[in-house]
Amino acid sequence: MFKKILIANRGEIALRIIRACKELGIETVAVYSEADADSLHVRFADEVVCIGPGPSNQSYLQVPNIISAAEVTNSEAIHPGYGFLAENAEFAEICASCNIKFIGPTPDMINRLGNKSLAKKTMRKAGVPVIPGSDGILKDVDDARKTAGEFGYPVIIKASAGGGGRGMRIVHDDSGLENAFNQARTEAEVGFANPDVYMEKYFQNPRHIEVQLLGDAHGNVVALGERECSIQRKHQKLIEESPSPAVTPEIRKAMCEAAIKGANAVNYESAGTIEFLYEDSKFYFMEMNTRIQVEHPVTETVFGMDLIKRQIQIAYGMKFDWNKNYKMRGHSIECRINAEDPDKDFRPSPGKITSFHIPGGPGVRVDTHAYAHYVIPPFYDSLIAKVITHGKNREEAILRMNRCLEEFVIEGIKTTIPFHQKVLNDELFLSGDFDTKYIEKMQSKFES
Ligand code: MV4
Repeated sequence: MFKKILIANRGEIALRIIRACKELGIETVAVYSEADADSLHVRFADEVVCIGPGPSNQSYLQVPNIISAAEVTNSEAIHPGYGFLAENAEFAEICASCNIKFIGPTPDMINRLGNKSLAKKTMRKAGVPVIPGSDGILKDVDDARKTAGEFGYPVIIKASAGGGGRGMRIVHDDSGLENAFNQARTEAEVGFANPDVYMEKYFQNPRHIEVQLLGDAHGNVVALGERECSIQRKHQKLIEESPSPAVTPEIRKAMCEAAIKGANAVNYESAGTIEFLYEDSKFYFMEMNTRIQVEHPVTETVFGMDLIKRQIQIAYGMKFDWNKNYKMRGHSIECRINAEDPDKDFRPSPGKITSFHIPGGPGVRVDTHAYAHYVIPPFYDSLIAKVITHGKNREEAILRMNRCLEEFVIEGIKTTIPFHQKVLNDELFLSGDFDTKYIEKMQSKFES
């Protein structure tokens, strides 16, 4: 096994990776910014290296600083976590050229799946159902008009180098097409240094459901069920659960088979996720993420499997028992606790946590880097804790989550806890019959 791994991340995920390493007997190196000196990932790592000032572009995104930190500490591998450099093919390439194992897929796989239009082509060829739309990128306005005519309005124009909801334009009729096409291209060029856009039929009320995958270096792939991720606000997920209340055993089997087909088509290695849009009992490939995701504990708790450990073992070249009948047990829900004020349009609320008490008890997991008197820096995303509850069924997981949110004490800053409490007692959420428009609908309901 690796002797030493550097964790190129911060916050709860850095701590999560350190924990997995400890249990595997691997030494850990934390890198941190000047703003994170008092964070728990720095406290619990075996070695630490400061890589620059608070702003991410001067620290967690500074490739030379991170590579130097790995070299001076003799780290054999780098775990990128999520965000920052996790899906940066160039970084993965530089790691390889420095003889450092990047814990994730190859640079080539990151590139090919990061190009969303190319990824769709690849999946379509592999026989995975994909969202109906243009076959590749749109050449010009005429091509866009022709494609929209073929599929019928509304359509959505997406940036090929985008993803996760960035760089999208919904078009309702022909009169809006030219502007939308040009704006989407300009935005894509400015935002992602690549003007390529593609078109899809726009689904009005889809669910966002994703399948967790693990592929080893020996060509074996497993699909670890689905996660329901429809509860999002401005493309930020707030609550995730597994299994999805919408997915029957038949649909799960079809979804997992499709996901495995897709992963095999690219010889996928490491942990990855295939995102599907789901409407009227049908699912369509949307994009594939080549990282471990924030919501991975939902899958871990229903499968009783440590995905980070598996990811590390796979990176080392170990085979896993893909033939084993991995089974889902019970139901898990995750609430993301953000340092944000839900009464002020979810405005970030950094600052000092004056009082902190974490919930516990049966079926409860809390992943957090925060503690009493911790100061949340203003530079990063606002996730401060993930509460994951597991129960024998959805009802028990929700009851448990309600208890946890009541037990959770975070004083000194505003958090999304009260918002989660509203959702968890809302009829529509409880019914399980919601979609990606849920938060919008729910907010207008509570404001009126
Ligand atoms: C879509 C869609 C409907 N039809 N694609 C893509 C990234 C994900 N975070 C949201 N995405 C969507 N892609 C097609 N073909 C609906 C969404 C979507 C969405 C779009 C615009 C505004 C808010 C949204 C909320 C959830 C999902």
